[in-house]
Amino acid sequence: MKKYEFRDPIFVKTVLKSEHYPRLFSEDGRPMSEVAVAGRSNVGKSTLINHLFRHRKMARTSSTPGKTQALNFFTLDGSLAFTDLPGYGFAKVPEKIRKSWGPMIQSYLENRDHLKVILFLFDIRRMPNDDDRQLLEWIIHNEKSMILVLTKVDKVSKNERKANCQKILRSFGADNIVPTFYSATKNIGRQELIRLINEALQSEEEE
Ligand SMILES: Nc1nc2c(ncn2[C@@H]2O[C@H](COP(=O)(O)OP(=O)(O)OP(=O)(O)O)[C@@H](O)[C@H]2O)c(=O)[nH]1
Ligand SMILES: [Mg+2]
Repeated sequence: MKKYEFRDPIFVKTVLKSEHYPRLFSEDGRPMSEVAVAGRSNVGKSTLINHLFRHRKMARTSSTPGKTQALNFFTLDGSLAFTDLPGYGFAKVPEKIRKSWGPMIQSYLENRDHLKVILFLFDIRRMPNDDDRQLLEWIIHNEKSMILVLTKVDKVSKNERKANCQKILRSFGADNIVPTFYSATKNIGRQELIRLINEALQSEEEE
């Protein structure tokens, strides 16, 4: 079974509409499996992509929420596709863009055939809200495999980490969730996340 090494990141394109999604094939001519990174605005999606790819400026990040307002496609190892999704729930994003978030994500989750795994990023200091539950519902409805990544764990103590994790999982009320901790700032969780992604892809690709 193929193991993805997370090397040679390449930016493919920025897309607003489903008809512009790239069709990505690996060298052996097979459609690339795809991993998407989703979650609330400012949770650290683009930062995690850069950290995971060991590349400073692959995905654009910002301390102002609402930086990523379209879908950004990347590839790794010439054989795995990666998508940075726009974040939701930021009030200062213009109304028109805020309204387009739902349909944009929903249509991506429904129509992207080779989307295998979703990294659902969630700030370890927060509790789930209606938007987070909506996203989880769509992921479950579309039968995608999901990894819950609790981000910014450098902001809490080890004890808080564990306690917050339990509270978040209980609040989501889904028992099939696989959680993992991440901090791009303190370099925590990269190897473990790569292992979990490979594991999830393997079981998806065997089907
Ligand atoms: N302390 C800490 N800060 C982080 C971490 N990851 C990201 N940040 C900060 O969080 C802010 C938002 O990061 P982004 O990666 O742009 O967040 P995003 O989820 O892509 O946001 P949108 O594009 O608006 O959806 C930036 O100021 C980052 O420096 C982390 O692991 N620890
Ligand atoms: Mg972003």
